[in-house]
Amino acid sequence: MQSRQRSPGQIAGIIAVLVAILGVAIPLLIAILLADRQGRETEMRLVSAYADDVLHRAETSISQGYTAIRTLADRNPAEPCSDESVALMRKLDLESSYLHAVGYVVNGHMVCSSQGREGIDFPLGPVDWVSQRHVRIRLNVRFPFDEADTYIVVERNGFAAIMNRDLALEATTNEEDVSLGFFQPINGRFMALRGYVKPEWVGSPTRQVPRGHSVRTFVDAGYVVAVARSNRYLLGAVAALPVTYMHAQERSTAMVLVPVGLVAGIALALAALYLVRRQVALPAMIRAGLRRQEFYMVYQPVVDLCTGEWVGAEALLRWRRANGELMRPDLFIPAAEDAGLIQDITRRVVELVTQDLNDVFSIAPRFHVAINLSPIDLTSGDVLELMGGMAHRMKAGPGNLVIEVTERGFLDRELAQGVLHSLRDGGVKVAIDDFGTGYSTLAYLENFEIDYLKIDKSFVDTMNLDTPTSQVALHIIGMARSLDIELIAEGVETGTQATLLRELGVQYAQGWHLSRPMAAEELLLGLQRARPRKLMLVSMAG
Ligand code: G
Ligand code: G
Ligand code: MN
Repeated sequence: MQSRQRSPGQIAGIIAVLVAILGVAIPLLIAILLADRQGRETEMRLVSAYADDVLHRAETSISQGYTAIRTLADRNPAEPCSDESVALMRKLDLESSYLHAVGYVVNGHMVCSSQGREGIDFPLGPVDWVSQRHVRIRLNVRFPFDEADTYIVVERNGFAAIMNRDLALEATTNEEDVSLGFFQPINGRFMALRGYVKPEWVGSPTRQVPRGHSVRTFVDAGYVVAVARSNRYLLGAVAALPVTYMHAQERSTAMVLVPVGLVAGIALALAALYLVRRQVALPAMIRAGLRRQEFYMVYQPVVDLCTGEWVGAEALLRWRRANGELMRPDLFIPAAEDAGLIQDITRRVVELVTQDLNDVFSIAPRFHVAINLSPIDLTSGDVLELMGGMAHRMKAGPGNLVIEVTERGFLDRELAQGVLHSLRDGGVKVAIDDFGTGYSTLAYLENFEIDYLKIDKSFVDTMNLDTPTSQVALHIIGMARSLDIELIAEGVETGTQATLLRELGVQYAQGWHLSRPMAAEELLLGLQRARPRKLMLVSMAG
């Protein structure tokens, strides 16, 4: 018995722990993965925006350079260094945000520029590349007046535009971790570059980067990389960020979440385990409780709604454990049923009630005492003997003892029918408890010998409300009347409910409004006061 009880409990325990751990770990993992993915996506978008921006700035600066040298060539081919021409150079320079200067070149020497005519006659150095439109491009020009910066010079027919090489990059971002550059797609050669860039990222980009100002992003060598390609010029731009750059934030959040989640998971698992253990241990606890006499009874009066008189009482089992904890019957009765202990409990209940109310019927001869039976009690003949002994010792007459069974008790129809018949033969009356909450059809009522229907509290609660179940109480009342069964309403908590029930013809009721469950002494004391108990509500309602 013990091992049969324990192994499902252990399995349940393991399952509970697993569920608790998975319940924490899976959402946590998903959260981390999502954060990771989101971080990666954010990083890709950022890198892509950088590449796009660099490309755009490089395009603008090239466009400004080309426009300047075209305009100069159109206006002043004959006297490129005239006052008029230098004035135009100044104007173009001022209008163009990316141009450092505009000038005229003879034999590789700048002879005049937007910055004047003096002291600028020096060599620009070799041409790096000549474009299809005969633009001569120098990528690495240094001027004596500015040691720090490097310039790009584009020149055609002697007219030249000078651009700060790194301006496009610096204008995009000065963030140190970000690698930026723009390059010539034909040869992968960089015109400007800052930070680490792997040559393969831009190598043979005619194949890698689709035309049309599109951006390609990918992850390589620990970097998130974006390569953009111009559709106006032979120009590409690249931006790269170390993969972890954006993740630091999410990582640290995750690092906090993981231990917190694990602690929560373990706490949850332990709580589940505790409950499971306790459930597993319940049968042993019940046995010990029976041995140690930890069970006792309280009695809730059944009241006549017309006279206020106590016509009976329901015996309700209570269990106060040695540690002072009060265990609810809702909890331990099902466990006792499962563990095969319910008949021991019923026997104890009968014992207790017999002791508590031994001479109740000499005080109140028409009083009834109801005890709750489990469906299992109805499956054996023991209950007949038990109730017979009880009736004998309490000198109970017909109708003094009542048993309450729920509809579950009628599942084994024939067996229940036989037991109930014998009980009624012995003068014990039968009440159906929690009526209306069961799953059986109401038709069986006609086949059973039943004395009382107890209308479940849930229907009493909704009776005077406009809810789908508010009609159920009415149906039960009508049915009981047609079958000549007496009604006891349960859980009456307000005077309104009591009045309504009385008006509907329900004769008896239990509930906190009428009386709470009480100790046997209190019940006996109440009964000894000979005069019938008048309820406030009854006297008021007249
Ligand atoms: O009054 P209380 O909260 O204790 O009732 C809770 C539930 O336990 C009710 O459904 C009631 O029928 C059931 N119950 C109370 N006492 C007994 C008892 O002695 N035997 C059985 N089988 N059930 C009981
Ligand atoms: O299922 P059964 O009818 O045996 O259960 C009776 C239960 O109802 C007991 O737990 C008892 O303490 C409880 N009870 C009795 N009167 C009231 C009441 O007016 N309101 C509520 N909420 N519970 C009640
Ligand atoms: Mn009951």
